[in-house]
Amino acid sequence: MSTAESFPTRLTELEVARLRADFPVLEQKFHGRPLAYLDNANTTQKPRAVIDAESHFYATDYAGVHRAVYELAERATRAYEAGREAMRRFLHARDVHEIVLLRGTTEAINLVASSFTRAHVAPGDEILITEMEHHSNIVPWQLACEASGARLVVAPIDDRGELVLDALEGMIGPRTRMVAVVHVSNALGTLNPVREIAEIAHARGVPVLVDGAQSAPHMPIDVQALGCDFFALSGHKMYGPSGIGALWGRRELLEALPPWQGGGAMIESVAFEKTTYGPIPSRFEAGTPNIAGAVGLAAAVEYLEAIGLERIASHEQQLLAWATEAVREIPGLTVIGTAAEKAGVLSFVMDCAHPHDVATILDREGVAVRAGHHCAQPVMQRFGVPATVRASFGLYNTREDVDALVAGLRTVVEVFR
Ligand code: 7TS
Repeated sequence: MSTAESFPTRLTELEVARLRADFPVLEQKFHGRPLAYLDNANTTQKPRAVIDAESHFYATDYAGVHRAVYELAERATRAYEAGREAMRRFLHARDVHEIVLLRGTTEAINLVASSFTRAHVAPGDEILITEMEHHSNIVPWQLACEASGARLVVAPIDDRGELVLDALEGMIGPRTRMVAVVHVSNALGTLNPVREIAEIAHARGVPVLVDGAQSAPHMPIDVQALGCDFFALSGHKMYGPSGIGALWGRRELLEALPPWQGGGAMIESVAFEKTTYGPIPSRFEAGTPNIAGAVGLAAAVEYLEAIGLERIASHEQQLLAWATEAVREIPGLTVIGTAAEKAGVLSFVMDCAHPHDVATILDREGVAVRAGHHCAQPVMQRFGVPATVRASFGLYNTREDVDALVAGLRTVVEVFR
């Protein structure tokens, strides 16, 4: 059993109780019980700071951005650009121009897959991904391969859900044009050694894209220290609004990418004979963006920074350790994903019941978890299961939430015995 000493920087119970009060949704009861919200890998709940920032922005500062000279529009533009700057700070990027504001991780990966492939990938080239990717780091590359004649190569994972690094290294060849890898697996919780992967790939001159959807909300991220070339994330998984996220890309690489969507705001000049494109990042932000979303995203970043990502990580490690230990007592329960380095995701199956039935019973006990393939069907195939139940932790989760989960699982065993 883990002790508090193992997690020296973690949040105290009192601090978590105070943080919980920031989240209005947690005041509700479901089926007569307090909500144990354990679906944070899907999306996170919103603190009042984020809700208020958006609504205040709409009430006082809202206008179109980048297009007008009147004061209100200038204010709106400043607020939108402050969202970009907050993202730069959050990711420890060098240059704010390296931050493209987009809908989220999916859109960020699609941008790179589409644009990078058009510019740099030829028939017979290869894109290397891993067996533990979310569909959003598989399908965009499949589409890109179809369009370019390239081949998708997949690095294997072992029975614990860890990437087989030697195999990945062996798969990087002279035709490899990109290594695209998830930082933390949403289905297994595995934390991948991204820095090592970047070193291996760079030694062969291959750039690395990191899907940071599940890492950014749960640990400090420094893209320069990670050494990757692209990093994608979603605001809604880090206590920010839905419909906003970011792509960070190394300046030289972003500058070498052609536009991927055409429209207003991404051009320098337009004529029927020839159109020229704007500089980064606006080149990749065609159309009216999610202006209020960027404002809410900045508020989420400030909220997380005030708590400290290291302390959040430590708190969630403690929750994971408690839960992992406690479910060992549940008969017929198998954890899927037992990597040595994990973030706060506990995926499992039970002998007695289908994952959907488990989740339905847990719901009646006020415990919200996700059951399904988690948009990672190849992971399910790898482990020979159709689906898993997944509990995933966030900063507001408590020992009581873990206890509610475990009590609910005991009910499942009784019901299906
Ligand atoms: N990559 C990973 C690793 C993810 O977990 C997700 C979403 C995405 C990409 C896509 O993010 P989006 O914000 O663009 O949709 N994962 C999940 C999940 O685990 N349950 O619901 C969504």
